[in-house]
Amino acid sequence: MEEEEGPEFGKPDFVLLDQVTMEDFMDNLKLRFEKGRIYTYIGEVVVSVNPYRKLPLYGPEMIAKYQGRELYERPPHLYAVADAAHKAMKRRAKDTCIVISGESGAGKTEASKHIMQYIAAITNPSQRAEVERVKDVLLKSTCVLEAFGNAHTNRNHNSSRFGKYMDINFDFKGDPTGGHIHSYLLEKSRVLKQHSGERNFHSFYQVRDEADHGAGKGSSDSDEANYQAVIQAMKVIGFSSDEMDCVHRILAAILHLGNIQFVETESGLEVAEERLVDHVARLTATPRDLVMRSLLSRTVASGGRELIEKDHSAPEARYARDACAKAIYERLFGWIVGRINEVMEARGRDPRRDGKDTVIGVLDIYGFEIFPDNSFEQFCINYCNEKLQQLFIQLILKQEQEEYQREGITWQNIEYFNNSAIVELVERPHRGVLAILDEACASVGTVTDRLFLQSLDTHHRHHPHYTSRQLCPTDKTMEFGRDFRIKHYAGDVTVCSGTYSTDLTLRSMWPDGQQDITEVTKRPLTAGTLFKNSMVALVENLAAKEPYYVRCIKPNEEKSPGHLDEERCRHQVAYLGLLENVRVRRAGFASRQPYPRFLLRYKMTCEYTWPNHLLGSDKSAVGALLEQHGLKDDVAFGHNKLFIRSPRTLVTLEQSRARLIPIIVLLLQKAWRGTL
Ligand code: AOV
Ligand code: MG
Repeated sequence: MEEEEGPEFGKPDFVLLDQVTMEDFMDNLKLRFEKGRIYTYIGEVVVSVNPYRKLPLYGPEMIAKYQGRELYERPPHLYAVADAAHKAMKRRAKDTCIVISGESGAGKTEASKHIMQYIAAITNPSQRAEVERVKDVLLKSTCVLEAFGNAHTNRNHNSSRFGKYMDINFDFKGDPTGGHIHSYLLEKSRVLKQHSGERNFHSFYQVRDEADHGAGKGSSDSDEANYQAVIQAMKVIGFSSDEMDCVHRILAAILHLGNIQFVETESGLEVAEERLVDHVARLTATPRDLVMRSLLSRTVASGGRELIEKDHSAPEARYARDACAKAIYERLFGWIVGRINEVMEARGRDPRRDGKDTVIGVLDIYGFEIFPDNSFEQFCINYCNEKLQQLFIQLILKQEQEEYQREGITWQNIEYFNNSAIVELVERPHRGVLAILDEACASVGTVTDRLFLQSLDTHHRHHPHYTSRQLCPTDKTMEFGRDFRIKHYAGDVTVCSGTYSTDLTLRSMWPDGQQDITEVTKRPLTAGTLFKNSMVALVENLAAKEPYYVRCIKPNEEKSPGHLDEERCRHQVAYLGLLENVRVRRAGFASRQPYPRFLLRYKMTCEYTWPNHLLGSDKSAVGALLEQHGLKDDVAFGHNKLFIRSPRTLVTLEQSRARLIPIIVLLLQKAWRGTL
């Protein structure tokens, strides 16, 4: 490690702690944090603590320090992990992914941006125009998606209200040639209502301020500056001015739509201020009549194939209005993501690789969150975090130990908290919360929240991670017949089922897409099931790649710079399973490689193995090589793979290889010229 990482900064890797206790872990975390060292490793996992202040850790000079270096050569940094993922992809043509997790406000989105900036900075040295274009779009897309998908919440002033997984495609040179963004369940209810102290999506304030600005009212808010940045970014991506104009009209239409009120008169239901309907009709280029009709009535299938128009009651009309506003915003967001994807679609793939590029995936989702009242959306967000925690457990704690056993390495098992019971509670077929919700959706109108809750109570009465007021009558923090509570790995969350029924009604009133009558009468997939399916697919996708992890910690609730609330941090260290991570890592091995692959890379460093060995098996050849380097004590020999305990060993081998390469190249050149 460089002098930049002296002992006064604590241990750069938690694996180096004298003892693995919570106290030791916290002491090290705190010491480093106080010295501005917000990143610390656990092996290849980066633990990051949000500093809530600008630190001189980023930018071109820093990037240059990390480029092409091995993970342990420099102080821990996101750049090092981004470089490792890029190297793995380039050297071994492995698809990799960087999974960033942590609760709301812990610094995931900021981390993902630093990673993207690093990747953009180190690629395309020859400045190929097409690659430059792709990089521009990759970087600018973040700004646009944040404007439309982020909002000020009580936990984070720039909170992601959608999940984002971005694939970056690379050609054989390791340069980005395209990308694809998957977005997950936008928290669209925010369009209509926000908790006190929270705001709508940034985009709404940006157009409003722009309108004020145009009207000479002058707006001083930072939204104004951001608005200019968003417009600029949209231009770079390739949105036409017509398209941008349309986006702004839609935003304005949603604002007007949200203001429409209904009055019941003798002749039926009417809109209070017809002027607002005019605005909506004009802004969305829809006939006024049609807007009016869709606000006041709905089309239903009656009996066979006949369609009839049925008038709304006032509450139904309000639901319909809200559903419409939310649906339009969701479609708008989806369309923006789709447009960015079109522009980033990998072009000019390398034919030598059968059109198959290598990929680095970057996952930045909405973090675990608890609000005073939690709706269906919080339920989904927290389930998503639960799935990712499960993946972490699978890949880092479980598979690791299983592999040692499989390879016949002596191993003392390490206990960890397995959250699969919670995941099961949510997603299990037939009796999981989502399945029961599906049932309730299928019989909308007859099943009330109370019945939905009763069904949950019946199925999960004894589940250690489930409770409700009915099951725990003394707990006044829940309401009878309305709330249930899930004990998540990161904390208890009380979910208000009242928010579900709204969604059920909405769904039945506004079936998705261009459905014809037969499709209307069939059951549409519920939002919950769609989300579950997308999570299962996401986890499968990540599990198929070589994963790198960034585990973000939120130091305090007040967003205050430099302050570390020990209690809050201890809680996060515990639920993220970081101590177990250190234990597995410490008892285990930093790296493992099949014998043939190891030899292929390092055989030149040993006289017994270069150019070919005569030692019977690859395993014994690897033994001879390590013996010669004096590194044998640091490894264990599995049945098929070599296990290397400390990363130093790999660094030593890499250095020795790097020293030899120029000599070998020279010898080969001489041989070729016949001068040898
Ligand atoms: P999140 O993505 O984890 O929350 P963010 O990445 O948005 O959290 O971080 C929240 C805020 O913390 C940022 O807006 C910055 O002000 C500050 N911050 C985070 N990381 C850094 C850093 N490395 N240096 C300086 N300031 C930082 V959520 O999206 O809510 O789950 O859904
Ligand atoms: Mg975020």
